[in-house]
This record gives sequence, C-alpha cells and structure tokens, in this order.
Amino acid sequence: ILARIKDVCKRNGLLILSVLSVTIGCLLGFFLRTRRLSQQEISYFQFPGELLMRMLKMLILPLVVSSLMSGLAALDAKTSSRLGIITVTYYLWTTFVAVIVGIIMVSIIHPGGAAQKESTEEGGKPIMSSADALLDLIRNMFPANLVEATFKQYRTKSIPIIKSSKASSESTTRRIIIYGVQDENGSNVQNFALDITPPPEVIYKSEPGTSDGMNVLGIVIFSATMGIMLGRMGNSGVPLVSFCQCLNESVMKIVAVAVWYFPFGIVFLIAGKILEMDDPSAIGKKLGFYAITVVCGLVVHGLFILPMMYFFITKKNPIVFIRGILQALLIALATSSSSATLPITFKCLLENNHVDRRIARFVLPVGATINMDGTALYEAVAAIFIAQVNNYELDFGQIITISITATAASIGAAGIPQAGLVTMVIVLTSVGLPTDDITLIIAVDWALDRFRTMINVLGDALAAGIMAHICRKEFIKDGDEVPLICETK
Ligand code: DAS
Repeated sequence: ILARIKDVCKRNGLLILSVLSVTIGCLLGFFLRTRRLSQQEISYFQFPGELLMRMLKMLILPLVVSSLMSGLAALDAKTSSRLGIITVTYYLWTTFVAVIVGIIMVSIIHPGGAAQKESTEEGGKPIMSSADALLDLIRNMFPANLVEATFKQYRTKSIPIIKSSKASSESTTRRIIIYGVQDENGSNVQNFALDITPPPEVIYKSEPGTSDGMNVLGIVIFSATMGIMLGRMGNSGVPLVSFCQCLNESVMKIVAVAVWYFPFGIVFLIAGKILEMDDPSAIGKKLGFYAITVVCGLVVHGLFILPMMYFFITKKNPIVFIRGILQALLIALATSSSSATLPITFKCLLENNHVDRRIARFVLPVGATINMDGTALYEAVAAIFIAQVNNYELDFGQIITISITATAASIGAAGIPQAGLVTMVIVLTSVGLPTDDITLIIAVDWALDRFRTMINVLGDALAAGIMAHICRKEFIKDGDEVPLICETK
C-alpha cells in the first residue's frame, strides 16, 4: 500500500498539492476575514500570490511568439492553412454554442425577475455606440506598434467609465471604474473594478477603446504569419526557426521548475482575493440566482457539450483527457487568467495528454486569445439578466444581436482577470441596454471570472486534442520538424 501511495504521489504530486492549496487558500481567506487585517497587512499577505501572477505573465509572451513561429514553421503550407481554417472554425462554433447555452439558461431560470428595478428609471446612456466598440475591437487587431502592444496586453485600456445615472451632485454616488481611465491631467488611473465615490468636481474623461485583447491577437496574427512564412523559406529560415524552437524548449523548462512554487503561490493568491472581496452577504438573492445561472450554463457547456464534441470527433474518453489537464484548470481557477495559465496548459497537454507539440504550439496560443467559451456564455447571460432587471423585453432580432456581439466580444477579451466585464460594454450597447448596470454584477464577478476562465482553458485544451486527432497523420509526416540545434535527442 505504501508503494502504491508513493507511486500515486509521484505521478500526481503537483496536482494533489494544487488541490490542497486551493482548499487551504479558501479556508485561510475566510478565516483571516474575521481578523479584520489592515490594507497594509493584506498587501503583504498577497505578495506571494502576486509573485505567482508575475512569473506566469513573464513567460507568456516568449511562449506565444516562439510556439507559434516554431509550430507553424514545422508544417508545410497546405497543412498550416488547413489547420488554421479548421481550428478557427471550430473555435467560432464552440463559442457560438456557448452563447446559445447561456441564452437558454438565463431564459429558463430568469434570474432578473428577483432583481427587478422598482422604478423604470432610464439607465445611463451608453457612452460609446456598439459600432464604435466593434470597430475598436478590429482596430486593436492591428497594433500599430508591436512592442507597445506587447506591453499594453497587460496595461489596462481606457474604456467608458461606468457611472451611476444619479446626479453627480450626490457625493455618495457610487462610481465603478473598470480598468484604467484617464483623469483630466491625462495620467492613467490603472485600476480594475475599483469602487470609488469621487467628489463631484472630479470629472473623468475616457477615450473610446474597450479591450486590449485584440492587441494580443495582433501579436498572435503576426507570429502565426511569420511562422507560415518561415515554413516556406526552407533552409534559409532554419536559424530563426531553431532559435524559436530553442526559446520554446527553454521556456517550458523554466515552467517545469516554476510549477513547484505554484501551490504555495495559489494559497496566497486565493486567500488574498477572498480578503479583499465585498461582503458575501451583500450578494443577496438577486445576484445569487444570477450566479447560479452562470454556473449552470458553464457546467452544461464545459462538462457536457465540449466533452461530447471531443468524444464524437476523437472517439476517445474525454474524462481521461480532462484528468490530464486538471493542473491547468486549477491554475485557471486561482489566477482567473487563461493567458497566465498557458504555460501550464502547454505542460499538461504535452506531458500528460501527449498532444503533438506542433499542433499544440498553434492551437493553444490562438485559443487563449480568441477562444473564450466561458466568457461568451457569461456576457450573453449578463446582458439578458440586465434586460430582465430593467423589465426590458428583448425581441428575437436583439437576441441574435446579443449572440453575435457576445461571440465577438469574447474574441476581443484579453486572457486576463475580469476582461469579460470590460468587453461586455459592446454587448449591452448593441441592444441599447444601460452600461452602468454592469455595477449590478460586479460583486460576484471576481468569483464567476474564475469559473469562466476554467471553461476557456478547458475549451482550448480539448480543441488541441481534437485538432491533433484530425491532423494526426493526414497533415503531418514524421520528420517534418526542422531539427533543433539545442535539442539533445
Ligand atoms: N479572465 C478571462 C480569462 O483569462 C475571462 C474573462 O474575464 O471572462 O479567460
């Protein structure tokens, strides 16, 4: 029995540690909330968790660029274009299905009924039209400056401030600033959903712009294009391809070492988040039903629809596949960032599920950027919830608009915490719903974000498994890969 336990711990040690760290993080967080720590003590306590996030973010860019360029260069032109078309089509399809699941769920449970507004006061006028918002998504796909876009992917972007529709003279007016806005001196207020009650004279102006997610997509498009070009350059491209392959291998070796810090970081990341969250009792019934609707939708899509698609296409057991990526799902839960989880998703797919790395190197970075089933489902549910709260009857055309804009908005959402809250502005403005009603759902967003991020990561990983199955021998002949200069084997 001891030998058996030793073997299980050896094979699953990291996973067991991660499960324990999530549990301990939750218990520690709720316990410390009773100790009423000062803001200073909380920030010191959050430090190990902040290190974990910075470690993961540090690895993302070299991983995304090197995996795309080396992954696509190893495929011939026909393979990479067919792989690209199948993958993007699959991503759009699963995202749209997620939106439909969300719409069905929110229509059946009807959570807005428990939160209906007494008066039918006119909500704040949308600060930005949906056309501007959609154009902004496309504009961000083509970053004018790749280096700036690299840094901007984590810098928050000015988006319309969500302010209460009440007269600003009421100094008690709660204003929720989501992401960074410029104050009138032009300095950037880089904050996540910060609840402030500024004195009435502070006027914030915001510039159009909803999400930096497309900047990351701009980097992905650039790297994928470079990879395809390199694949066509034959021998003259080998030095750069080998450089990318060596960079990719070395990043994965750093990940293999860094993962042993993660369980420790997860404890403080989760506990630290629980320490700073709003009082759970403030959530109340109205948001309880809303949270239940979102979670039900995510469970149906993530634990039934996606695994079923995987089974019908590959005829393999999805449970075995999902078990192989549990570590990545836990990191997604802890960090609520699918981009930050990417290094672990790679590690799980390559080491546990043995997905062909040439496929994983393309499917995962693109997926982490544009494939966000959880986010799309969430934005559709949130939009219809806000319509229900405002007693606003959506017609069929508006439901279709929400389906399309929620799919587009999820593509524009960056793989960083609470990105889905930001791009939701697009969905709300597309059907004329008041954007300041986003403040209704902020109290539970930090928790729901973790679950929708898990579904985002799950969707990317299952897609990689499906693409590897479809592309197994048809597209990739052995020996295609350019030899690694630094590869030992
Ligand atoms: N947290 C985002 C992610 O990393 C998802 C979201 O905000 O909706 O996937």
